[in-house]
Amino acid sequence: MGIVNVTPDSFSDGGRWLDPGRAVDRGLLLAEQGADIVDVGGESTRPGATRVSEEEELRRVLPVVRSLAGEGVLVSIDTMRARVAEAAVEAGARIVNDVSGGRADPGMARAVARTGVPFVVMHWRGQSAGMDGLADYTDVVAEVIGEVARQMDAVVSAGVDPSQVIVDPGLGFAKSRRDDWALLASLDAWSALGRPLLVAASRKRFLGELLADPDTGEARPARERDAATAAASVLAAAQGAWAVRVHEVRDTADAVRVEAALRRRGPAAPRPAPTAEALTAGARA
Ligand code: PMM
Repeated sequence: MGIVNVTPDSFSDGGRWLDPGRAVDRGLLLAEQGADIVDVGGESTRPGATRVSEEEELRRVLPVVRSLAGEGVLVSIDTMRARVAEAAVEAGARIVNDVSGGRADPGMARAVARTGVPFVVMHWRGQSAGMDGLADYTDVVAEVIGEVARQMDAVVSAGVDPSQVIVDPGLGFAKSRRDDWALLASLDAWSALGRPLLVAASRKRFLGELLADPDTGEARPARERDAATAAASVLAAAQGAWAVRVHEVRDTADAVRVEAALRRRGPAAPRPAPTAEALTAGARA
């Protein structure tokens, strides 16, 4: 899954793809480089971020979703708002990726149920502005999986079919660096939920701090974390992740192909362009 943030303020690529034409070109490039899915978002969720209005979010994402879907790209819409999710699906999006897992907008689960498209339910404890204060766990792996199971129950009660759900540990969201490492080390435990697992380590703070300058202690800048991202993505794939969400696709796509070839003891046959339904039908991409 390649990322197109149509935002001025995302933590690692803020402002680069705010212009709709550039965002579409970026999405097409990511698809060409091996992304099966292009995730389009119009609201930054970096720690401390404040929210944009619904109108602004719609204005940013809809033309990009429409153009990419029109070019045959499988688009997911990264939004916490039901109205944005519905409008994006109408414009051609085939997956709804909600970092709040249905918790930020009480209408989201019903909206996704109406559309029938796959739904990413990410672990979430609160809005970005205050989430760093919510990273309080005694057993982070068990608690995060348990909370996602409850989020799943809530969206299923609102009408989402369990087969629509994709789960995500939400690395960096109400998590300390230690929590992120503990989660990345224990992804195989997520098979207990019986749903495809999406993992988004790309350029996140725990990688920046790992790669900090030894003299100054300053975290490695976000755009210089892509090799670490590819490594984290391979480790996620090796533990059964269904998809990994990244800013730079080519190197990670190559790296996860190596992991898949190792698992199969050889390269896989070339496969046709995937559909959202086919992608979520199996546990692995
Ligand atoms: N992280 C970000 C945004 N969207 N979606 C999912 N499913 N999982 C994530 O961890 C996630 C996400 C953080 O911002 P970015 O777009 O700059 O990576």
